[in-house]
Amino acid sequence: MKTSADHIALEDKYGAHNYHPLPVVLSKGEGVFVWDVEGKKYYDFLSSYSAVNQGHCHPKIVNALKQQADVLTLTSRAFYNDTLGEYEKYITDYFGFDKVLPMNTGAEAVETALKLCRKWAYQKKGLTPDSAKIIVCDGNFHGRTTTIISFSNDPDARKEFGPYTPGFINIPYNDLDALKEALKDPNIAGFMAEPIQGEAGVFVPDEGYLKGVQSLCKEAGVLFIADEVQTGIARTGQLLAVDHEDVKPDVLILGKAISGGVFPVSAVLADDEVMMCIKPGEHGSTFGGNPLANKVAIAALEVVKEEKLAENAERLGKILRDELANFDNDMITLVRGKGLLNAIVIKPKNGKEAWDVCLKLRDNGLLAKPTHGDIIRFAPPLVITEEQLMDCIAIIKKTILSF
Ligand code: IF1
Repeated sequence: MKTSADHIALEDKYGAHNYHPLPVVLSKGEGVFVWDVEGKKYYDFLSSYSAVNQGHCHPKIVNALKQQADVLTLTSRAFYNDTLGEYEKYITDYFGFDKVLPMNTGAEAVETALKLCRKWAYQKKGLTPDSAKIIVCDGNFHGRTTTIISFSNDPDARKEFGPYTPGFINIPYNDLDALKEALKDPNIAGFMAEPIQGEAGVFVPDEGYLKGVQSLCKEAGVLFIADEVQTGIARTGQLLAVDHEDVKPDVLILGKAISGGVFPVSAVLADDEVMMCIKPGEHGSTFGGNPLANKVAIAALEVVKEEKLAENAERLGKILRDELANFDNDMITLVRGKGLLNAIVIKPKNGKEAWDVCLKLRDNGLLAKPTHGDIIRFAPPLVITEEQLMDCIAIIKKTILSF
């Protein structure tokens, strides 16, 4: 049997080196737990970047995949299939929009939203060809395509990948004055933002920011595009992060947990006024709206409601932040987040940094990943129980105190 070291060596030799994973090789998952190839059990505190909100290998979702896999997997959109309409009705009812456009990955859904916004601007606002601009925020993360990295400020994500797609304006996040100023440009078609910035280190904007964004966009006659790929599907303690402020974006982008991490499924939702701007042949994807994805997504979204995952995230998130905020130590300098999307900021001690903390957490049975050198994301599957969470908090405290 191959050891962890063998698997790591294989990836190292044959895979592109576009990642720097924590050294742990996983071979099994169930609920909040994952196991490595040596059989050691861990709490998963990353949840595949919030894709497995429903827990690993949720039986209902896996069963939906298995059932459909025996019957029909892919038809392409050249023909109708008997699962797509059912899914489209289900998801539009679920989130309260007229229409959905199904894609596969988060980045594809973001691209779809950007194209849709531009189409809408030319058709409904009458902008002159190729003049549309979309406002985005500093510190954003929306995916890895050439267009999306064109408006990233992360040098690793963008350098030497130019030339870049024009038509984007960056403003500071959580700054309504900056948005108001940028919206004075008559060629603005829309504003796209994450309701909580994920890659930036779980940066939660001030209360009232999203409400302000909504009204400024409405006033200026531009679309507010919410990227809820990471914050959506109950992660932050509401079904959507915009729900905390009772805001309805004009365009909603979803991915990750829409399938419970079982299959790549993403979606763009909008009302007819916007979505009907795209006509046959103007956008699509071979796999978007495939029968496996449709069945899996319905099951995954049902689980969110049936198991009250938003409520659980809201309640347990508070406990997690309270416990860590009241924990007397000199390494955790900040705890922030909403629901079960949280991060701590680590002050290095004796030369030991966030990476070393994550290695020690791993040894103590909890998996988390550092970002930007000093931030550790704490985002367990939303099916975690209070008892399990308290166990995790004990592991975190014990680990920090060991430095
Ligand atoms: C990687 C971060 C998380 C996203 C938002 C779109 C996408 C993502 C708000 C694109 C993807 C990922 C991808 C993952 C790391 C990651 C991430 F650290 F970069 F910020 F989740 F926290 N919009 N987020 O967060 O979705 O095309 O990947 O399906 O390894 O790049 P995708």
